[in-house]
Amino acid sequence: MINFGSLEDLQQGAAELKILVIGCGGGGCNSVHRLTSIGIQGVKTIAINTDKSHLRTINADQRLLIGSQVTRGLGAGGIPEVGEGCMENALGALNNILQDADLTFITAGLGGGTGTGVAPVVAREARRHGSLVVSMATTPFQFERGRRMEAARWGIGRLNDNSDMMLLLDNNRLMDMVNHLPIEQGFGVMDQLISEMIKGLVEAVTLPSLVNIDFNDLRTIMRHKGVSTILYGESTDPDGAVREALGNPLLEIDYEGATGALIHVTGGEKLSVRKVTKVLEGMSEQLDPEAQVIFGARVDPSYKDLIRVMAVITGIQGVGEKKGRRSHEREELVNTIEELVDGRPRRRSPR
Ligand SMILES: Nc1nc2c(ncn2[C@@H]2O[C@H](COP(=O)(O)OP(=O)(O)OP(=O)(O)O)[C@@H](O)[C@H]2O)c(=O)[nH]1
Ligand SMILES: [Mg+2]
Repeated sequence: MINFGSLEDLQQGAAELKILVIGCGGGGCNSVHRLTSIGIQGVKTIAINTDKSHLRTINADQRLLIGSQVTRGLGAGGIPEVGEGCMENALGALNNILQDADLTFITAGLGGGTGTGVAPVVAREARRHGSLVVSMATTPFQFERGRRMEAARWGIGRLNDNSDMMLLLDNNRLMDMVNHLPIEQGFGVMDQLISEMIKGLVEAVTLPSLVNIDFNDLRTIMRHKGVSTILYGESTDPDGAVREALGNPLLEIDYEGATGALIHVTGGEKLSVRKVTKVLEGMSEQLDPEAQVIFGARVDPSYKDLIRVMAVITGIQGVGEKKGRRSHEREELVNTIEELVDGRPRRRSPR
């Protein structure tokens, strides 16, 4: 699955793809805002919210206020059914946006009313338009508890059913990484990361590379059933980049034995075949020996000495046990994720 096309072929192919990034609800729109700020070529960014004053602050190619009759522009009040209803009532506007889309990224913070309710509808409609759908959703913080966890559980199954690939990013994990920061900045780090992942994936598919990953590779890797995650690491040496990527899984999952991976390496002009190979070997060691691995590599002079590895890992079979005690809500959330993996309902522990 290695494609050595001519530069012209690649550029032409990429130019024909219509790629959308759609943020749903407060958290999702903030990710889109961040992505627009860091700059990304070849995608159209869209922000959808029921909250008028928040939407006004968002920088995106297109902003869509929904449900203003119902919520008077004040948000869905943490009730996913309200968010869902608002989106169902605005299908005309949504369908105009989704026309001819090839690849649609959807971002949302699960746990509120708008993002949780809207994202599954957007995913469903995007697929109806024939688009490949990658959803990136955060799960609530432990301290948010109760109703937000319940809302998140409501959304996880629906979003997964309607997406070709769903990436769950655990806000708690992020907080472990940046716990010295105030919450707003912590969110900023999460949004930055989501933006980098989308940008990384889009560029891996659209920009001419040493070893190109194309749109069909993305399609192929997404056929793997089970839970997916993205690993992401940067360093000036290959081992460091691998260590950082493997050390920072954003979900409590055990990716050993995963059946598919799309691994992309970017580096400065000194990026050698040896370095790329080292990264690929380091990453692949963690996977099932039979795993389908698709890889790509790109030189970007602005990286100078930096090597960045980004891996989409699919077909993950188990949700790893986290050390220490988990709250009841987190237990429920992990159960939901496990159910998604093997399709069998879990027994709920009594409260
Ligand atoms: N990454 C990120 N996550 C956020 C941000 N704000 C909130 N979240 C997370 O997203 C979840 C949902 O919050 P919001 O996105 O504000 O909710 P909403 O979708 O706007 O829903 P309503 O306000 O009820 O209409 C929260 O429980 C947080 O875990 C943000 O700025 N960035
Ligand atoms: Mg909101």
